[in-house]
Amino acid sequence: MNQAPIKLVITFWTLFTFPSVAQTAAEKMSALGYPAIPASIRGEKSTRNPNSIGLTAPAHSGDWALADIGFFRVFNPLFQAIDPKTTPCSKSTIVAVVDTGIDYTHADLVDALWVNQGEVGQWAPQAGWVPPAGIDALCRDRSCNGIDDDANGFADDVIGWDFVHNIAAPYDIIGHGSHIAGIIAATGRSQMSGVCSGASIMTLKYYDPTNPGANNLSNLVRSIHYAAANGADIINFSGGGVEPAESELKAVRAAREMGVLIVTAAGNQGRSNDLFGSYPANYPVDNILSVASVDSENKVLPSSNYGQRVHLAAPGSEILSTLPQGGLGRLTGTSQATAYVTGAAAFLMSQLGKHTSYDYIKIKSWLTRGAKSLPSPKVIAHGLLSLPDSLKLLRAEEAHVSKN
Ligand SMILES: [Ca+2]
Ligand SMILES: [Ca+2]
Repeated sequence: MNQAPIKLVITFWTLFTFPSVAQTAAEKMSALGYPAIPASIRGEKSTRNPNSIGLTAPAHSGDWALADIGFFRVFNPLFQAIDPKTTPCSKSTIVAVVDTGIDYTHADLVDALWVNQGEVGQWAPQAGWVPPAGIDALCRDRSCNGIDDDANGFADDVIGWDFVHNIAAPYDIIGHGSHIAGIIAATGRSQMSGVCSGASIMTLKYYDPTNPGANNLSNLVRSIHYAAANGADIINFSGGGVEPAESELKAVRAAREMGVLIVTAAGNQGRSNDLFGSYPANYPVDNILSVASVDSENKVLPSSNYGQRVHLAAPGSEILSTLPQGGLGRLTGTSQATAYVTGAAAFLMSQLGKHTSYDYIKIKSWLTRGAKSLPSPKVIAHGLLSLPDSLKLLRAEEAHVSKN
């Protein structure tokens, strides 16, 4: 697929002022060269059953990072749980990836996509219905009728939203968001599995460097509000800035009101977050969990921010994950480390038993209390992410609650 020329993107930016976004969405998508959202995810619920996701050993199951977080003390090398109490990650665990979009056609990601059930299923147009410009007149599914069927303010938002172009196809041409999504929940169908294969990824695109006219902060804020309003349990935001913003803090607080945990990058300036600004990582709000990156020897990377305000460290050096156009490759940074913590948070949420319900404070507490101390001289508040130790804390609480 060819990347859309910048000139074209800017041209289409002007379409934002048209009265109806739905009328131009399909045309915009086609002009941008984005692939269609695969028909298999629309209205065919039988293929989206969690049991259909096989945790088969992918070709790249031995990457250092999964071993480093203790993944292979919970799962064997064939990705089967060692303890029979451990269940595969649940489709009902919804993780919003607020990023550059996702390659939603990637074999290892297509089955990991959250599907907005209010925008799929059979749809029969009433007599006299005239399809808006750019809408398929033969469409017989809610996902392609140009109508906001679930009345959430977005027409045909089947898998999420592209806030940069205001369309329902949040495709990733950069690779950042696809890489993050793979670390969290790649399904292993083709090449790799994530920490929480089986969880649902809600795709929210707030950033596209080929569209320099976009307001990234505003699109980020809209993405956080969308995630909170549409059922996300956890938000992964592998980004940030050095200045705080009132609108962003308000969105973080709104997500908190909905019980949503926001896992976010400490930043890649190589400095202490106790002394310098990094937002949203540094907001003193309890649903923020900020993450530094370490290498395969568990040393904090020179580029990673650190300090007492950074909650956890996780692998973030030369990390293997999914890339657009069916690709796979290595990237480095606190962005990748953030995704490991998000994957672990989603995994813990999926393990909650009948005596414990989802509570972002508890998930955060198990992750931070279960962390291991770090050899690095750079301070991280709680240390290194450990999946088995955090799971142990969850099980202990589950056993305690069931006795009382
Ligand atoms: Ca909608
Ligand atoms: Ca619709």
